[in-house]
Amino acid sequence: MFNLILFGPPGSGKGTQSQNIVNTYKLAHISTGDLLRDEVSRQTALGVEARKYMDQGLLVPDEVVIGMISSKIDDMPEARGFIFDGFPRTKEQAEALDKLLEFKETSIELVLSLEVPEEELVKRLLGRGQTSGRSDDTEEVITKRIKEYHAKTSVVANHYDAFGKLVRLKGDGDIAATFKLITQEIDKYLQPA
Ligand code: B4P
Repeated sequence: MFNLILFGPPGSGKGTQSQNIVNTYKLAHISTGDLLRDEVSRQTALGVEARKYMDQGLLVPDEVVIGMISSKIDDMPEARGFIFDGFPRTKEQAEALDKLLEFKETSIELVLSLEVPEEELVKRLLGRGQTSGRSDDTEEVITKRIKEYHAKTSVVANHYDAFGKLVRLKGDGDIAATFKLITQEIDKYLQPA
């Protein structure tokens, strides 16, 4: 089993590149952003709670997100491996994921960090906001999301760097150029399916 984390700030291309990775390597995709937006649109109790945080550009509490991930992994016992997109976003989430995977006798193999300058992140997210209808793609909320990333999420890179699992990639090229850099790293572990 090959498990990968796609890491980076809001708008760095995690969701975009996850789709390319899924198509090429047939890994099971777990995006906490997509899972949370699905709960919000179905107006579940979890979704109503999560929305309060997402609309303000804040991270949803760890216990909510960790519970969601655990049941999602259990739903896909036959997976060739997982790509975690937008998770973990705090040190506590990283430690919980390590434990969950250890329990399943597997682990994270590789963490790819997409490095993109802040002005490019804002430009991309504002661009998406014009068509996405996402309440968190406004200028004010984007600024808060980036601040939240620096305050709580960027430390997750150090957690995996300490185990020699982190690879930083230039993420400000176009989608195809970035995907090429990604495949060069994944190919060291796994061939396209
Ligand atoms: P997410 O849904 O995870 O995603 P994201 O931060 O918006 O960005 P992503 O990096 O996936 O960008 P994308 O590819 O779409 O998070 C949303 C919210 O959910 C968070 O703020 C938080 O509240 C909550 N949440 C999620 N996970 C959580 C967790 N684990 N714990 C707590 N809370 C959590 O790209 C953005 C745009 O750029 C797109 O329009 C795309 O087309 C464009 N783009 C991508 N790559 C490009 C490239 N190379 N060149 C030009 N444009 C590009």
